[in-house]
Amino acid sequence: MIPPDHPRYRSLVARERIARCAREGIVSLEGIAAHGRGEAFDYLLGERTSESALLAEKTAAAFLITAKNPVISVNGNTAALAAGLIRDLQQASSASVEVNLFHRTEERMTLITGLLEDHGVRVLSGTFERLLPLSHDRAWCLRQGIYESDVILVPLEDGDRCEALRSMGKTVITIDLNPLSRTSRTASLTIVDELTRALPQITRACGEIPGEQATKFIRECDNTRFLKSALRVMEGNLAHALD
Ligand code: PTJ
Repeated sequence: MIPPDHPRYRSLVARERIARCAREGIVSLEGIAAHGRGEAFDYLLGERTSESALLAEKTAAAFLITAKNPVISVNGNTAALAAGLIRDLQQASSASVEVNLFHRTEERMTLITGLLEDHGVRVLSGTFERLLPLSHDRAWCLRQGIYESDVILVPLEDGDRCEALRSMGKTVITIDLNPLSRTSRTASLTIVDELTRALPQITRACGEIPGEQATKFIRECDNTRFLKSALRVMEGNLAHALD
């Protein structure tokens, strides 16, 4: 039991959830390493949503609410940390939710779908086909879901699939604490923020942004600028770390 007054309560609760979900087979063992990398970058960010991340979150909402077929792609870490937040975003954006895994097994697909459904997420089902131009198992997806999406939110993504989705002409939005990752640099829009801080902001913005403002956010979206801003926040925090 982690005491709520522990100075690192939030982080410890997230770790505990990742560890429990790894024992249950929802999170892959590699997912534990990915979580640790995220934690390290979040330290550098100051574990806060920066102004530029907030703008990226509003821009993500603008893309989602104006899309024809928006899809949220969920992996093991995202389901473990944010199943309820995915439900909220699905309700606010009307996006479809599809499970897509790097370390894909039928057992994990079933466990993750079950976890999401227990939290009220409507998970797309159907016949999975190898439709993405990738040699690994992330190529498996649903024709009416990821394959036909125009805007796709892929939190905690790997660079290969991000590149493949871009090559198919899709708008790819990622949430990644590492502004230097291949995913961050390849995506149409990268939100450099922690998953459980970012999702509620996107959900809120979905309900608040009027149509004409959405177009402005989309027109002004500049991924490199978002990444540079995140790096500047980290540089600033490092420069003053021991003041
Ligand atoms: O469940 P699976 O089989 O689909 O596997 C999922 C993982 C996450 C293991 C897989 O997609 C993977 O290996 O991802 P990467 O390439 O390690 O990339 C994950 C990125 O997410 C890294 O750049 C981390 O810094 C970042 N990250 C980790 N935790 C968080 C995060 N970003 C935002 N919020 C987090 N909580």
